[in-house]
Amino acid sequence: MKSVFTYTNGMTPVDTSYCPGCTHGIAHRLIMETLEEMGKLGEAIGAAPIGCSVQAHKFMNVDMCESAHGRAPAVASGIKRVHPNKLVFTYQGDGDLASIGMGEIVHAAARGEKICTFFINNCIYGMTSGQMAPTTLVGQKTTTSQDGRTVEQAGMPIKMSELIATLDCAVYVERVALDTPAHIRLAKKAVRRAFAVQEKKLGFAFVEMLSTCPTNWGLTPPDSMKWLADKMIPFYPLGVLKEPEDIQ
Ligand SMILES: Cc1ncc(C[n+]2csc(CCOP(=O)(O)OP(=O)(O)O)c2C)c(N)n1
Ligand code: SF4
Repeated sequence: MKSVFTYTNGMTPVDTSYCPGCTHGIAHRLIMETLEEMGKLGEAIGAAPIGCSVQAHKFMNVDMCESAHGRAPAVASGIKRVHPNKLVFTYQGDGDLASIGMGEIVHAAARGEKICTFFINNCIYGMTSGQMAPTTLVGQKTTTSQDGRTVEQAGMPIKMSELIATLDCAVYVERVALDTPAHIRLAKKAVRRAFAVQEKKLGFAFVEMLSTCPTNWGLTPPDSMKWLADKMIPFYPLGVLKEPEDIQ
């Protein structure tokens, strides 16, 4: 019989800890499938974050190191410098990367560390029950902005891909979304390109994935996908911001 679905060897066969409709699982699978297709599962080392994906090391069937909140880029930098031939990546939420970890990610990108960062932007702090993140949209209700984020009180959301793209040694920057099959296919191509940049030792690679948090957005899984498309994508436009000629 022809099998129509198989688990990637890159994912361990354990139950997920993510909520129904959360796209962390899709992001995990895209990264692991890509590494498997590249034949690099045994050559990859990930730096996991603090946040709902704190247990990424339980699901991703590669060597992984837990990091303190926001510090995955520093951990990954050290690992890559000791193991220059391994494929090293960080996996970070928007609270982890754009709030407490802002300094770490900016300096890792500025140094041109030969690592890949997968940035899971769901516009909210998921694990800690839905506080406002630096990426929370104007008007978005969170537990710390119960009438909706205002510019007067919190300023504008930070567009991390645009910020990272200003740094010369960040050579590949792309924003993708995990809401539709078509977008998910594009997201996988972005993961592949990010690892290609690292294999060619071209510099720092950054892939932002627009992601859902149905639980803290207070929406059903299908409505979350729609909210991502209707609210997030207009503010965080998809596409390549920067790409070296070698991998086009
Ligand atoms: C030093 C430190 N400060 C604060 C926290 C509390 N904390 C845990 S996860 C988190 C935010 C996670 O949000 P995000 O990175 O967006 O990931 P998500 O849970 O949405 O996937 C915070 C503030 C912590 N664990 N450590
Ligand atoms: S709280 Fe949000 S980010 Fe965390 S697992 Fe649930 S849906 Fe995903």
